[in-house]
Amino acid sequence: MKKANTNYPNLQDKKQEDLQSEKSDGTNKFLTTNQGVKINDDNNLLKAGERGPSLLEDFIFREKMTHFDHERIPERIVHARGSGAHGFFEVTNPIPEITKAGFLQEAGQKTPVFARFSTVAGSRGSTDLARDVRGFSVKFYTQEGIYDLVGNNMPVFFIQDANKFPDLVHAVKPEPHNEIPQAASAHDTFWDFISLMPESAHMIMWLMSDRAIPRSLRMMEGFGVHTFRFINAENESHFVKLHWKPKLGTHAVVWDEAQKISGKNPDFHREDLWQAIDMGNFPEWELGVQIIPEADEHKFDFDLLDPTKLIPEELVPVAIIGRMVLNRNPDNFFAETEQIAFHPGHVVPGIDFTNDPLLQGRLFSYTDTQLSRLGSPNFHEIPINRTISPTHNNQRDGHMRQEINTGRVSYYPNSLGGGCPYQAMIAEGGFTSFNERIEAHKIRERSESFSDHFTQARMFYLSQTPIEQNHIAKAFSFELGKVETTAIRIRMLGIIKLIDASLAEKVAETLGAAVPEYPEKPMNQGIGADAVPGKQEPKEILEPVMTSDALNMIKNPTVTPTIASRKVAFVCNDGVSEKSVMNLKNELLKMDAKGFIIAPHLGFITTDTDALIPVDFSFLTASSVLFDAVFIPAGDGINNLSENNNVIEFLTDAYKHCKIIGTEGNGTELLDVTNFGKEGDYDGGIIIGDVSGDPDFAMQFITAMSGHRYWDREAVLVL
Ligand code: HDE
Repeated sequence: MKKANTNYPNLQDKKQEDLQSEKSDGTNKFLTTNQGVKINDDNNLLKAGERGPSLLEDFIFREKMTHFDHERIPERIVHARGSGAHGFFEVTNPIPEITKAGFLQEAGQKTPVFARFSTVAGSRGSTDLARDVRGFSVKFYTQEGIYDLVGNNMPVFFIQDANKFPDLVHAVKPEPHNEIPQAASAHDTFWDFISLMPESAHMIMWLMSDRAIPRSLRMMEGFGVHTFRFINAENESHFVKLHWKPKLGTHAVVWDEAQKISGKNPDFHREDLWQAIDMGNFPEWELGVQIIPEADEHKFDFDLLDPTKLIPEELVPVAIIGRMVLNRNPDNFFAETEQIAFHPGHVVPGIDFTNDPLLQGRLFSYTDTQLSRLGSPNFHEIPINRTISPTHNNQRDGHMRQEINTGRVSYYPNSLGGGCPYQAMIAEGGFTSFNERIEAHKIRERSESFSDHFTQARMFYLSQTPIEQNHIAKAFSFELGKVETTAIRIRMLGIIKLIDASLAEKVAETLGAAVPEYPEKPMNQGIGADAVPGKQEPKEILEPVMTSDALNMIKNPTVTPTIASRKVAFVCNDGVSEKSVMNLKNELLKMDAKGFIIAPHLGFITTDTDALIPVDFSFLTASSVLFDAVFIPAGDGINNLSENNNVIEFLTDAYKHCKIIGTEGNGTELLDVTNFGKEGDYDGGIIIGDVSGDPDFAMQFITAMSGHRYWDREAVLVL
């Protein structure tokens, strides 16, 4: 197979160089108006006399206030709350035989990127920890133009057809009469809609799972969701599903913790991303592809065009082709994270669409929404959206046009401009759409091949460990428990029953309701590929996958366990053992994790050796939900903490959220007050060391932490 004919410049710094010319810094500069006039007094209006009325001619005030009055733009209609960062994408295993995309041709090639992560339902100022899907958008500034991979942290979607999207969003957003609740799906209109849309069954299982409450934006997978096409230099097409796999593994918090974090620090994810990059712990993901030859299109027991289905990795493995590293925080949130405009229709030669009816609708929506959000068809000129490849065309004018197009020609074809700018042939990098043959009737109908809504919903549920299944049951119980209309709850129980009867029973019990008898048989048609009209006869249909470990967060640690960038709370008081604190702190640092001193007061604590250790947070300003693990050092003052209710709550939450708790020496006395073990019989998530220098303690603590949580504890917790 021929290699695509491109050259591969090193683009890694190209976008930063491009942005540099737009940056402005007032250090050591005069204050000026927007017209460049130096300002002499920025504190007072221009008035007729010291106590007199203000004067209309005060252009300095008028300019300042007018700009302020207009400094908000509409927030995104969905995905309003987001956080972003700059970085690069590096090819590790090129696939030129599958795609001719210039930025994917050679190992080591680097392309600048900007990634934005978001929640979906909440407003711009809402909590990071809502139970919600997370957006996972990446803008690649390639040499052939912008490529946007606008994905989510879940591989499937609620609906199959774009026409239902406004309904879905209206249902999940705060209810229109009273704008309640904010950033939450636990309300009547959402579940009303879902209970009437069985195609959402699979996505609902993901939304009720721990995937919807990530520990960190750095610890989520990303998915392109739709099946796309990769096109090679010979114009051959392969279907492709895109996956981002986080280097740190995929981890979640628990729901009780998520709700508490929302109160203690609603910017938890945003801050975590910012701090990690600031401290040099650059988040990293591998980009993987599932490649399906055209000939295999109908080999599956579902339709590749149906966005409520995933391709189990057992059927088509994920091949890693590159990695993304985020290594630079934005300079200005509004200019970069807020003004960035993604669009699944921003593709480059070598990448193309399929007929997925959800994707097709998205191709219309994203430009359209930018017109009202960013206010002009010139939004591509905003620095963060600007391509690093040259642009020349005959589009002109419009609000806020930046480019100064010279010459008299703004049409094509032309002779006055020498026929320029001219069209590119395919060999010159001109984009052509894949020449898919289509022979069809115009029809407004759902394909039969989209009608199995339950097989994969059940596969997802059966792929979870009992702990995760229990979390799903509890999430349903919480969400439906907040629904006020009984008929909606019952209708949902009917849907859950079609996924798994025992799950429906569990949820029904907490709702004090009975699982309805109807519908009598699952709506699962188990359709084969022969339901697809006009397709070729398949040779075989691959055996459906019943369970898939790749769908499971606990059982499927695809990465080497690590505690890099994790935070440990040191529960301290004056009189604490310096040795106990410093030993573990130093060992954590070696593993790129960090210990934080929490004490009854800010300032410094005095250790048993009269050393002063700076306090990071007091028990008033910190809470264990903001940390990954807790350590209680030995020392005199520790026992006094047993009378501090904030300390007891701190430890109780850590225990309840299955966090690793370590202690040394007399620290166990504090544990006993909190009643975590009967007569010292602690569970495996409580690590006890000996302050006199037990060499294994730190390693035991670190190893336990690298498992994220001690989930077995949940079996004994009555919640
Ligand atoms: Fe979006 N979506 N979406 N979406 N979407 C938007 O575009 C839309 C869908 C996704 O960080 C909007 O600029 C329709 C699937 C992300 O700026 C809007 C349909 C997936 C983001 C829009 C979908 C996504 C958006 C709102 C169904 C995962 C945030 C603001 C036909 C594959 C991008 C904006 C960012 C944003 C429309 C479904 C992901 C209104 C019509 C499926 C990550 O254009």
